[in-house]
Order: sequence, then C-alpha cells, then structure tokens
Amino acid sequence: ELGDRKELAALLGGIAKASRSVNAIPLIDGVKVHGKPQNVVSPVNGSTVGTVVFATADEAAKAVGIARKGFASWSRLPVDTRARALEKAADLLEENRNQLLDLLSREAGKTIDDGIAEIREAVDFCRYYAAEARRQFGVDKVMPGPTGEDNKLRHRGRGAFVCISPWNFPLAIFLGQVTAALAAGNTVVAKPAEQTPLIAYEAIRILHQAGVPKDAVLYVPGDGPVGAALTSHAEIAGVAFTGSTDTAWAINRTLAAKKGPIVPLIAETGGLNAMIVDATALSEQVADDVVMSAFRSAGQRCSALRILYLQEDIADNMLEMIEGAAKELTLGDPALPSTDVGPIIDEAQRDMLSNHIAAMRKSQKVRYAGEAPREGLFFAPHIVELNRPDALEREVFGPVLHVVRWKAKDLDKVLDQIASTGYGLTFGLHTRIEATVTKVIDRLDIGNVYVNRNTIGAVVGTQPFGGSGLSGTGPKAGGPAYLARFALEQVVSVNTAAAG
Ligand code: TXE
Repeated sequence: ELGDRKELAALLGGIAKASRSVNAIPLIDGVKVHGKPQNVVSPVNGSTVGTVVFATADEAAKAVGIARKGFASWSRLPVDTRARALEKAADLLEENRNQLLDLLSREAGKTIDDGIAEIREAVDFCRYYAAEARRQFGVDKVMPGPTGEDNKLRHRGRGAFVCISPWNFPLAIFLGQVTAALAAGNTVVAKPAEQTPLIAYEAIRILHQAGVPKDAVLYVPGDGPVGAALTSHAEIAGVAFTGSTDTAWAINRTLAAKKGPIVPLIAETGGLNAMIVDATALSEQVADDVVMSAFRSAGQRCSALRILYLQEDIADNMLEMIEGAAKELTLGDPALPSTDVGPIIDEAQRDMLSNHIAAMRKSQKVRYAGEAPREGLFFAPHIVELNRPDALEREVFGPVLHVVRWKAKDLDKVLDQIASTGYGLTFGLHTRIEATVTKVIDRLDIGNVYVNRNTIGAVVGTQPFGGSGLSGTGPKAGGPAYLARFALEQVVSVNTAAAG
C-alpha cells in the first residue's frame, strides 16, 4: 500500500528520475548478437520504452552450449556461495527499485501498487530460494540404514535449465524460475516473453552484477519459435515454464519427440478460476473481493476470478453491489497514483477480449460493460451472465467476470461443474457455514483455495502458488518442493565394514 502524500511524491519523483530507455542486446559467449534492434512499445500510450535484439534459433542453441560448459564450475560452487549471490541480487533489486518500477509501468502497464508488489515478490524469491538451498542442499542428509552401511542423500544441479516466462509478471515470475534453477546448482538459459524483454534484461544484469557468472545465466530474448528452439535442444536438463496451457502442451510435445535424456518440465499455466458465494456470505466483503479478483490488474493474473457462482436468493443484490464497486475503478495511465487499472498488454490480447464479448453477446447476457479511456490499449471491466455454466470452457485472460446463479440444493452440481473444467489453479469460497468449507475443500483438486477473501494471493514462503490438471504440473512456486524439483538426488551408500 502507498504511504502518505509526501512519501508518494518522493517516490514518483524518484521513478521519473530513474526513467530511461533500455537497449537490450544479448551477449552470447561474450559477443553481442547481430540483428536489427526493434522497438519495444508501451501498452500505455504506444511510446518507445527501448529496443531489443531478438536472438535467432541458432544463437539460442549456442547459448545452451555455453550454459552446458558453465555448469561445470557453477554446480561445483559451495551452496552458500550461490546463495550469497542471490541475496546480493535481492539487495540490488531493492536499490534499483525506482528504475524497475518505471519499467514495470511503461513496458508492462503495471500500476504503482502492482509494481511495488511485484518487486517485493522478486526480492522474496531471491532470498527464499537462497535460504532454502542452504537448508535443503547445504548438508548431505544421513539416511537410516543397517549397521555397517552409511547412506547419504546429496543434491546437485541437473545441468543447463531452460526458463520460459510470460509477460504478466515479467520480473517476479521471470526471476523466480531463474533463481530457483540457479540455487539448485543449474545454469540457466532464460527466455522472457516477447512483450517484456527489457525488464528481464535488467534482471539478468542485476544477477551478473551480483556475482552470477555470465556463463551461468544467459539472456535469450525472442518469441515462441526461439522458445521452441531452446526446448528442442538435445542437451538441456529441464524446462521451467509459466504461461498458457496451449504452450505447455506444445513444450510437452517437443520434449516427448526428443531422443536422449528424459528431462523434467515444471509448468505453471492458466486457470478457469471460480468462486462460490452462498446466502450466508458478507455481501460488502464479497463485492470488494470479487472486484479485486476479477478486475484489478485488468484481470491479467493467472489467479484472477473468471466464474462467479452466486446463490440465487442473493444474486441480484450482489450483482448490483459488484457493479457499483466496478464503476468506482479508475482506468488509465498506470504511473498515476489515482489509477486502479492499467492497460491490456497488447493489441492481440485486446482483440481477443473484444471478440469474446462479441461472441458472448450472441448467446449470453452481457450485463455490465464499463467505460475505458479512448486512447491506449484499455479494456473496461465486463460482467457476463451465463445461461449455462459450461458456456465458458477456456480461460479468458482479461477483466471479464462470468456469473452463474445456483440453487441451495445444487451445491454438488456446482462442484461437479467446477471440477469438470479440468483446471485447478485458484478457487474462492464465501460462506459462514463451516461444513460447506470442509466439503468444498475436500471435493476440489485445486491448488490454491481462498476462503472469505479475494483470490489474489501468493506469498513466497508463506502461500506457495500453483495448480494441477490444465493449470500445471506443480510443485508450487515459492514453496520448498519447487526448489527440490530443480535438483538431482544422489544417494551414496558406503559399506563401512569393507573399509575396516
Ligand atoms: O503465455 P504464452 P502468455 C498464464 C496465464 C495465461 C498466460 C499468459 O494464466 O494463460 O500465462 O502468458 C513462450 N515453445 N500464467 O500469454 O503465450 C512465449 O514466447 C516454447 C500462469 O505470455 O504461453 C513466452 O515467453 N516457448 C501462471 C511464454 O512461452 C514458447 C502465472 C509464455 O507465452 C512457445 C502467470 C513454444 N512453442 C501467468 N510458444 C501460474 N499458473 O503461475 C510460446 N512460447
């Protein structure tokens, strides 16, 4: 949350001062890649934020080769040395906060609140994975065994890991994946989303400055085919991916088609996130939570609420309150403190949303359409009442809330419907009936369940985040099992009797 006016004015002044054009040219094997710089344009107003040179498929493959070579020395460093570099990176992120906030706002359209939260999450990832690496990998674990035999469990890196990230958390998710892989002893080839290569470039510069060698983490910006070149490379040790379910399927196919080592895919994908509200819920809180979950960040969060199930008796009243709260949102320039909701990331996403609403108008009831500024890539909050709950089968990534009414006797049917979508990322429940809470939690295989609050929440080390089914492979980011997934386990069994 933003502090008092004086503090805010100082912050805004700092951000404005730190604003500069970023020119991201990847360095592969100490050589700048060739290719024509292209402009990175802001979704806020189309201005140029900086330039980037995308790597070619060949350059991407070369980067994997360098990370393979770099693995020999990075993986042999003591865990503590690697952890300290990540902690230094956390300090540098904090020191460079104003410039990062400026880039988050201009390149990704983040509001100041969202930008601050994202930087904090990136810092937390660095510190948490550093601490967990020390805890989990710092000392070999003695395993129980018979007399005359010593068994030890050790952890080591797997090799060159590929990390591919989306545009919606261009700093936190990008760095979360990269730092987990590094902490576990891997080297990394990191490909940011094509929409947000500049903030990722700054993040990699910070890692290098913090002491992570240039052959331990390589920056390879590019679009989907560059990602495909990386994942199809014969010598990678694993893939960490966050993005759409479709892309996770494509990566799965690529990995399956390769001969050679069978490598892990850690995928975090989308959700068709639901919330159930029953007649005992506290209506004002529900309205606030729904608006927060569905419309803040322009709905461009994987945890955002997509389908709201309202118990019939309270539905009309609730919808009026939700519409009232949605009307209060100010859309506009994310750099202004008065703005609640910034732009949509690019034209393709905004067209997708317009087409979705046009399709919904034909068969469903579009009950509310907010107002968006004329200039810039904005899309106003919408509320669509579905006449059949299965009228929405796929994630729609933006500020569109779909509503379904349900009768008290049909709770089981609602739960069956939610389970049948196959997604399992976030879920919200508003009720004051204890038995409903237990029943619902037991019934749904959903990664993050939020009771009597909004569905926007992931706190590194406290609320690890991630789903199942169409929403990803797990383990949860920001939790202990996530880090372990990047490491190779080695058990060393020694016959101590033989040694005399
Ligand atoms: O994804 P895309 P986007 C999800 C969110 C939504 C999506 C939005 O729910 O579904 O992310 O991100 C690269 N081989 N989450 O639109 O298009 C592409 O260049 C290899 C889930 O960016 O899938 C980009 O770098 N790579 C979440 C990246 O994949 C390929 C948190 C993602 O792009 C490729 C946040 C290919 N064939 C967002 N094609 C969670 N569950 O935690 C594209 N890419």
